[in-house]
Amino acid sequence: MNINRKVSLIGVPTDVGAGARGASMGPEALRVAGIAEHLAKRGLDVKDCGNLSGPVNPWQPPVNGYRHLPENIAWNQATHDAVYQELKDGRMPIMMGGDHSLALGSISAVARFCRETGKKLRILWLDAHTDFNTAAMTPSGNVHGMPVASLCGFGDETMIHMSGHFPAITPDQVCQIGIRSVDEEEKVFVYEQGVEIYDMRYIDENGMKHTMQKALQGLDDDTHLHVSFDVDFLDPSIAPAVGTTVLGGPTYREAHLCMEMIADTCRMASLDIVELNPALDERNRTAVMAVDMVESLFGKSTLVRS
Ligand code: 6HN
Ligand code: MN
Ligand code: MN
Ligand code: MN
Repeated sequence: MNINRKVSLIGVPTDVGAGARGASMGPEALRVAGIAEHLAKRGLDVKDCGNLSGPVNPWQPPVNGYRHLPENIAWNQATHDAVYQELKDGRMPIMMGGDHSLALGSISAVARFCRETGKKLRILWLDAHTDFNTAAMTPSGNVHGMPVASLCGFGDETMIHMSGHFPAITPDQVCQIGIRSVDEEEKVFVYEQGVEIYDMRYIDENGMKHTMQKALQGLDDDTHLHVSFDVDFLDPSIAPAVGTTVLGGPTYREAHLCMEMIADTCRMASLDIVELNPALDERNRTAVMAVDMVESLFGKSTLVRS
């Protein structure tokens, strides 16, 4: 089995779900870092769909536990429609955020497509955070802290029904890696829901190789693997330009090994790259680092390996 060599870049330039401004510039920073050229060099047929459009960031405080809910719904619906269209066209969508709230739009489209095509969906969530808050428990009101809970059916009515099926996914379809910052109530809730989580302590104690073997176990020919790559997954020493840095993330080599082992499965069929914030960067280095990681996700490795 091989991955789909036809990939579609979809820019979603918004930060309405975040607590810091600037992730809206993420898509262009990834382009400037040469994402399309690097993927084309790997033999992929790359189509850049350009950027989606949506409401500006009104930069208002939260209302009923959500900051910018109508704006988040609009951007997520646009993301859902664009990701679904590329899947229908037989291409692999690469959603370039934008903040991580957009994973609701992206993954709800993937879930819709998998139901229609009879594929089993598995989601690898690479992040410092579990993003499993609800409006009732969020300390910030920022919707980028909520997409996994929404996908599992806990959230705003419009958001939780976006895939056309309720809930879009179940917690056992999600596997999270690199986790090291979870809010107090969120910690209890994500545990109760039974999400498979490999936090940094697990990776420290067992190593990235063993962690990824566990995380990737059980994938088969019928599995659609979605990778949701929050750039704050990486240690801030190598990826400082994110709004919510957390110390103690995977090193350069640990992160590459994670990506390389995902590539080895040949099951990745959709991807999000989110939370890159060029306003916090220096000479676009974090975008360059993200593209470097994405090359490994698409099978770049030092040697020919059989
Ligand atoms: N992200 N748990 C925090 C919150 O505000 O809910 C941080 C969320 C970060 C979300 O990085 O995608
Ligand atoms: Mn996230
Ligand atoms: Mn995060
Ligand atoms: Mn390069």
